[in-house]
Amino acid sequence: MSTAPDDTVLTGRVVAAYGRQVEIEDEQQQRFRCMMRGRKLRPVCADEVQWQRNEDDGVDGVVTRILPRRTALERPDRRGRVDTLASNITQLVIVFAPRPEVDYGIVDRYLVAGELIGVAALLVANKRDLDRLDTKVYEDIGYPVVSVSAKQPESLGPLAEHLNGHTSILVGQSGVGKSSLLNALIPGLDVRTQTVSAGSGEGRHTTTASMLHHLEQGGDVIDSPGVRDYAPPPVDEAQLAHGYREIADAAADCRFHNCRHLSEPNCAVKNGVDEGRISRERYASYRHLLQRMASLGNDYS
Ligand SMILES: Nc1nc2c(ncn2[C@@H]2O[C@H](COP(=O)(O)OP(=O)(O)OP(=O)(O)O)[C@@H](O)[C@H]2O)c(=O)[nH]1
Ligand SMILES: [Mg+2]
Ligand SMILES: [Zn+2]
Repeated sequence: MSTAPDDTVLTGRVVAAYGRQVEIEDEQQQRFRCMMRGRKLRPVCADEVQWQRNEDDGVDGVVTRILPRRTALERPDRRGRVDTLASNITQLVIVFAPRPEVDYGIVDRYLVAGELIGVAALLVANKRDLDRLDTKVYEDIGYPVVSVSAKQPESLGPLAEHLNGHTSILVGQSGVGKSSLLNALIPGLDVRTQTVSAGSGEGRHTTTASMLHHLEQGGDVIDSPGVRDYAPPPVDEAQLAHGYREIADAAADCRFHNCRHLSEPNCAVKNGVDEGRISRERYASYRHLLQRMASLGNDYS
């Protein structure tokens, strides 16, 4: 048996990120706890990294470099800088449920993020054992929607199929059941879920760090901490319209190529809303986000 010298450059993939430490996994699915070399290095879940063995500080090694990210899910932090939540994802899985009450603004803003990053989006209406949510607006514009219950394993087939082969991240409000869905999907997994009933109030945040899990049938899923709010980093007006696919489609017929779809004459988007082809709620959500991005102050997030 040969031992690698200390400075051998190894590669791995981040499967959990906790503040200043990460758990990484090699190709054989062996896991190692690592610190970071330098304060600027902030690896996130699914990052591919280079690392070296270094057992000095009670860990297995030190991460020296993050390899280029193919995709990144981001949000602005409180100071207006960009925070990366996860990288190298191929699918954004937006989970919502009848309880806690759905904030469709959050759902829309995740969809915007997905469109702007260029990854697939899947909508998951969970807790169907409690109530069925109306998801027609999203189906009409072509997003896949699955209606499931973490408490009804037989309802999970279509979700499992959509996850197959992807690197997905489960996102959404706290308490919608992201961790419960993973526990139901992955035999033997037992991640912590909210134990006390959320009642009518907002769920407390049970998951505190993003963690990547492997699916038996192939593919990986990242469980992420729930949010109170979400918005993607600000983009200019022209780009923002691309976050709303039905608005982007209609915009081709606006009189002005730089139409913002607010009060311009001969606006195909506004006409589409008036004539019922574009959902009023989605249009309101677009205007709201346009305004939110325009008034970008220090407290943007
Ligand atoms: N009735 C019902 N309850 C569910 C379902 N899925 C999850 N729950 C419950 O909802 C609560 C929240 O579930 P979690 O899985 O912890 O939610 P989460 O989205 O991971 O929450 P955070 O980690 O805080 O973001 C728990 O009490 C679950 O038992 C479901 O399909 N039906
Ligand atoms: Mg959770
Ligand atoms: Zn227009």
